[in-house]
Formats: sequence, C-alpha cells, structure tokens
Amino acid sequence: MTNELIFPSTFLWGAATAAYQIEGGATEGGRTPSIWDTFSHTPGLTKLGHTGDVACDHYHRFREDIKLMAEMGLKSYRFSLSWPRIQPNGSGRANPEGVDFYQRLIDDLLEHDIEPWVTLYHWDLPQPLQDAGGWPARDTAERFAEYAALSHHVLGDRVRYWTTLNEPWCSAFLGYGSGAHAPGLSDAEAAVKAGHHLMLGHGLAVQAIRDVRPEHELGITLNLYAVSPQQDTPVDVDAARRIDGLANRFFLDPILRGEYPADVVEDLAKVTDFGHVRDGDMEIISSPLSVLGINYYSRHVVAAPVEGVEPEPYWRAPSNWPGSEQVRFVTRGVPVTDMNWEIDAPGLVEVLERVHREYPEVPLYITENGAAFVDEVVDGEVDDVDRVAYFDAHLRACHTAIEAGVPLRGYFAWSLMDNFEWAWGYTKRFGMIHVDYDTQLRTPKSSARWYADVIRRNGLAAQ
Ligand code: PNW
Repeated sequence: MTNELIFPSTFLWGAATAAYQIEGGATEGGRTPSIWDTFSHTPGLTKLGHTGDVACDHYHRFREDIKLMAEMGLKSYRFSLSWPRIQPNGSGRANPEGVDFYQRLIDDLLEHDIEPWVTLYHWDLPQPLQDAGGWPARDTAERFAEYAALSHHVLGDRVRYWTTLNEPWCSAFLGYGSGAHAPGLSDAEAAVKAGHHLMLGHGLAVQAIRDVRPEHELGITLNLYAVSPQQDTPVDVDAARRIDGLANRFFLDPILRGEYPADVVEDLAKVTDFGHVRDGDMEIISSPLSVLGINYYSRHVVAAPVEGVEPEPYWRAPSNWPGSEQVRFVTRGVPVTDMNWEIDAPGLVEVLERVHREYPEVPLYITENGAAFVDEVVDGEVDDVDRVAYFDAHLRACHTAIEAGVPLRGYFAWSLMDNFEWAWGYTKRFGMIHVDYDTQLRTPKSSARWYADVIRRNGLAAQ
C-alpha cells in the first residue's frame, strides 16, 4: 500500500522526442544530410541497416501526433529542431520551408494548450560541418551559436523554453570516442576536444539568445548517472570516481562552476594536455542558466581493471571512456530494460539531491526518463505493465527529491512514441504510443493512459 502523491501545482508534465528519431522527410523541404543520415546509410553501423529516412513520418503526421498529445493531457512537448532543415548545410540564411514546418508544428501545439520546449541540437550536425572537422574543431562552436541565434530569431516569438544541447556526453564520447554514434569516429583526444567545443557552443548560444529575450528559460540537458563501485575497495571506488568524472562532472563542473574537475584532467593526461582550452572559454561555458535539464535512465556499477580481462565493448565499438578504457562495467543481476540498463529509481533521487547539494541552485527538469521493453501487440492493444512500473517508480523518486527540497519543476517521459533508437534502429521501443512502421498506425499503450491519469490528478494514485 502506497500513499497518493501529489506534485506542486505548477509542475510541468510532458513527453519528449527528437527530430531525427521521428520526423522522416529526410530529403524534403530543402533539408540536407546530417551526420546521422551519413552514419545510418553506412552499411553495418546501425542495427539491420535501419535509417531515419521515414522514421515515424512525423514530418507529415504531426497534426495527428499533437492530437494524441492533447488526448493525453500533456502540458508540454519537448522536441528538437533539425539543424539541416532550418539551415541547410549548416551555414547561411534560414530555409523558409524548414522554418515554416516548425512554425506550423508550434502553432498547432499552442492551439492545443501544449507548451513547446525546443532543443536546438539533438545530434544531427549538418554533414558539411563534419567534413570541416566537426565538434573537435573550434569553429563548429561558432557555427552552432549562429544557428541557435537564427532559430531563436524565427521561433522566439512563440517558444519560451530553449535547450541548447541534448546530452553532450553522447555527442562527444559516443560520436568521437567509441564511434557507436555518428559520425562514428574513434579518437580519445578528439572526443575530449569535442566535449569542450560542444560546451563552448552552448555558452555562446546562451549569450546570443539571452541578450535578445532575457525572459526566456534557457538551459542545457545532460545525461547524468548514479555511479557506484561494485565493492567498497579503494580500487573499485577509484573506478567509480573516474566514471563519475567523465559521465557527470566533466560537464557539470564547467557549465555550473566554470572549471574542469582537476582529477578528471589528471586522468586524461595521457590523452590531452587541454591545450584546446583558451582564455575566456570557461566564462563563456559557465554563462548563467535558468534551467538545467537532466536525462536519467540508469546507474553505472563499475569495478577496477583486472589484468588480462578485456572490458566488454559497447555495441560494436571500443570505449566510451577516454583515459579510463579499462574500467569494467558490471551487472548486479537486478532487473534490466531491453537496453540492458539496470532499473534503479533510487539512483534518480541520488542524482537530483547531488546536483542540488553540490552545484549552485538552478531550477531542474527531468527532460528524459523512460525505458525500452519488448512490447507485445495483442488484439491491437499493448499492455506495457513494465513501462508503467518504471515510470511509477521514477516519479516516486522525483516526489521524494522534491520533498527533500530539490527544485524539480517538471518531468518529460521518454518517449511520446516508439522511434529510431540511434544505433539500435527500430529494434528498441521506448514509446508510450506504439508505432507500426509498416502502416504508421499509432496505438496508445497502457502507459499512455496511465500517464494521462497521472497528469489529470497531478500525481500518483494510492496503491
Ligand atoms: C538518450 N548510453 O540517448 C537520448 O537523448 C535519446 O535520444 C535516446 O533515445 C534515449 O536516451 C534512449 O537511449 C542515450 O549509451 C543513448 O549511455 C545512449 C546512452 C545514453 C543516452
């Protein structure tokens, strides 16, 4: 028996998606290729050769999708702009057709009383910018700030919430470190440089936007993890310190404190001397934010390297952890999702309380949280009880954190609907709405109805 849990009256309930994962329309309306088009069209890099060419065909079906959002009672919808749709090839003037698509999407959201929440960069770098060096090149940060200002100029009259980057850890360390994500390169030093230039681009974008409309809510979204040692031994504790350093503090410290964590810089000494950091960068990167978005999925449990034992590769790739390649990721035998990620709701309380305790106060939002499961369609229905249990446990964790004084202002479920799960293609389903990729039929799952009830009562029913 659990009690009814009611959230603060202004709590923002939403769901999230990203452009490349749902839009399709890859060659329509003047859109040019991004690194994800190139990557997914390269044989062997995504599961079953899946691409985002059509995805959920949201580019043509957004009105139908917004109707479903309205039926769920969503207060907000977090989506991303496709950079090469707004600014083909990553430079020059805005593409009117691309701008028009997002204006129609946003206007339809507003007509349904759904607050649009825009992410500027959810991983689809225009291919020409990669050809010019990509994120390891400093110039990409400048290009991003230009694109951010341009997008804000054409959409700022109707969007109040702006997120610069989604999960720079993934862009830097999966994109350039292990190569599991686009552009699929594997170079530890390039990955660290990419991380810096992503944060620099974020800071420059914040400055450009804030000057225009100081009343807008501006922030970044980081994927943060609970991290713990397998055993309470000095070597395992040190492994946990390293992974916490790269996964969490490598981004939190520069953005919220204006400095890289000294121990991480030391861990990375063999990889880079940080010569790419210029005077003034850290001030730009730590430009004040009004929102910090947190994506939470799981906990990393790690152990010290063992001689002769190779750590398990992620997907097809070497390591996501420059300078700490030998740390072992272990499983504890607790229940996992279809991604093999451990289900750990207390870890979310840990992450929220830690950010609140260790960093200057900033309003927090969970901008993603959710789980992939193998959904079965039975008589046209999907009764995804595992996903409901996952959401329920993590919302209880959010409530616990709020009671403890954490300024958590909203929660976005990942994801509104099944979509292109990056290197896993369409083989992993995270949606509250089922998508049949042959017919594009949408079917709300049990979790969609359950979430609608949570939003309606502004909390969780007693059980
Ligand atoms: C996030 N990892 O991606 C993204 O923001 C979403 O686009 C994505 O669909 C969702 O989480 C589920 O994966 C991640 O390997 C991808 O640690 C990979 C990792 C983390 C986050």
